[in-house]
Amino acid sequence: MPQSNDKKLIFSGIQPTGTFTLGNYIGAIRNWGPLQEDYNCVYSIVDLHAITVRQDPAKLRQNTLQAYALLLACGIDPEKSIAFIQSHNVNHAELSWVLACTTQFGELSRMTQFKDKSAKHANDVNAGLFTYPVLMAADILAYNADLVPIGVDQKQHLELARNIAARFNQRYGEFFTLPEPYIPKTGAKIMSLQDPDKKMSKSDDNPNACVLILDDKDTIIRKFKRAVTDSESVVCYGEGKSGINNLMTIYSAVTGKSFDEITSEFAGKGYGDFKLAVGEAVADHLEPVRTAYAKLIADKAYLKDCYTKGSESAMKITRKVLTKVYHKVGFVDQR
Ligand code: ATP
Ligand code: LTN
Repeated sequence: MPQSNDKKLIFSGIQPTGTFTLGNYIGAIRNWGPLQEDYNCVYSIVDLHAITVRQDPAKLRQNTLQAYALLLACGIDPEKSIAFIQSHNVNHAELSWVLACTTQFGELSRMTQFKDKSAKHANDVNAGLFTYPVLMAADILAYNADLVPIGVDQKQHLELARNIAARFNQRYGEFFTLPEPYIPKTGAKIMSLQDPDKKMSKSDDNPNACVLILDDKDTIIRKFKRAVTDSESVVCYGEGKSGINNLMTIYSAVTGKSFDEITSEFAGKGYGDFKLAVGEAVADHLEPVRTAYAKLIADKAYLKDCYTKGSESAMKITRKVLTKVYHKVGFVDQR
């Protein structure tokens, strides 16, 4: 995985909390592959983040391997980028501790994801869920990343990472790069098919709410047929039509058509025709990912080789950063 020095660095992560959804794909992962040409990219399956909500250990292990294979199936090339499993690089957790000591209780309390997840998991509001954004800041700052491709829901966490970096720099002298978010213009927030005012999420309990990128064609079409829309029948983008707006966004993201082109294409047709077309377009678009995944998941030895090399490369970068950070905060140098 050659990483040249004159390119900017990109870092992003995704949790192994289940099969990736169409939201993860459109809002995040499908944008990661093309970036490999112009940037040094580091991509991680963030298993440390995943345990902030209760996970079954066997299932987590399986989901992590699946997520890693999916990452490669979505076009991340381990020869071009560093692709690794977060817990394999201890430096993330180490840096997270130092950064936690410059992060304020008040700023973590304002994080909307913490509020949402602590309401959803009211019987396990653990300290990890609260300090989750500090670990995310450590993921990014450990590489001094310039750019972070994310969906819109992670913008607040990225702003916090910038504040943490700025505060560290102020206290200990200029060191961390302030990372910029990289948010796609279309599809940065794909909504649930069953409740289009809510984000599509891997951990939704309703299986019809999200399309998984490994769903087969029939399942994808069935889920779109059942998608909640409104009582009108004209396919056009507008206020109070969050279901149709969401389907138009998805259709636009997978076909490259503009909203005006979509409206003309379905003029005089009903929602039924439109839903079927969206389902077919999405299934066809995802077909190559499913095929690549089937091949990759069958070759555990190859995956292991890739993630082992990935974490070795990742650690080389972060060890240097961490050594400087430890020195800056006043720890005695080890050698
Ligand atoms: P969970 O349900 O376990 O919280 P999630 O589906 O929200 O997971 P993450 O692993 O937290 O997914 O997110 C990975 C990336 O996908 C992030 O960059 C996030 O912003 C993006 N993303 C997640 N959901 C969507 C969505 N519905 N639309 C667009 N982007 C999304
Ligand atoms: N918090 C993110 C996942 C994540 C991430 C990161 C994204 C963890 N570390 C670093 C970008 C950069 C999420 O829940 N989607």
